[in-house]
Amino acid sequence: MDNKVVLITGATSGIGEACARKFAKEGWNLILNARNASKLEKLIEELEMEYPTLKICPFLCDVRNREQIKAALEGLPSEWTEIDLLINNAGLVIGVDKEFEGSLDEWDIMIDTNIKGLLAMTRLVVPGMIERGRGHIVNIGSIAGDAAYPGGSVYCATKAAVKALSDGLRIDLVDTPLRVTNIKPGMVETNFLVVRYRGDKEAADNFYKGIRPLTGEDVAETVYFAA
Ligand code: NDP
Ligand code: 8X3
Repeated sequence: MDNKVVLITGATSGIGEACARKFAKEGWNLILNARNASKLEKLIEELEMEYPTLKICPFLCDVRNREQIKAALEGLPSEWTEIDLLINNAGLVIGVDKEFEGSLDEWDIMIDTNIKGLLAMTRLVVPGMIERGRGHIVNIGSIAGDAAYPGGSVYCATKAAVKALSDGLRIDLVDTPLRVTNIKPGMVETNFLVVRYRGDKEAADNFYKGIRPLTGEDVAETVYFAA
């Protein structure tokens, strides 16, 4: 394949979608992950209309399901297997509950997605990069990984884990040409808060009152700069 290949997890919303649009604009070929097939088809159709020469490959799976990830990777057509850039973006927060009051099931979802999903993607994609002697892993962390805040302890812990996993991977790859970057945005206006407030759009909008949050595009610019 002539152009570079980026695999983006959680590509149908917010930061992931903005990264898909930015890398498409810059002429990269895209492997786009989502767990919702119809949302992904819609995005791919739109990008193909806008960039007719662009090559895009769907990567349908839930990043919490390592068998699905493995099958999706094994199912990639041969021209798509040489991934240059992995953007581990899929992630979420649910609730603003105190650590002694929240739902263990919701915490499982956050931990399984933000930590174990990222780790599974890394474990399965990086060996190919090492073999090819090139590659870059960009993890979408957060300032929440540096400082905990009220009602955020489990989410913050997952992003602290993303920092440790990024630092550890960078050390483990020190004798290779591969690169590892942890991008740590502050508040970004996406669907993130709607998910946090369990679908309450008004609560999400109110949160941003009087503040000018970052946009998904701002973060995508930063990811592209790093790449
Ligand atoms: P969005 O809710 O807009 O997007 C999250 C994306 O992740 C969606 O496409 C969602 O898919 C996908 N996703 C969630 N769970 C899974 C899963 N199990 N498997 C595959 N895809 C999944 O939020 P953001 O764009 O804001 O969030 C992206 C990343 O940025 C997250 O890691 C978040 O922690 C991080 N971040 C966000 C900040 C913010 O203020 N918004 C600030 C700092 C970091 P679906 O539509 O199917 O749910
Ligand atoms: C998201 C940023 O500050 O809302 O990671 O937790 S914050």
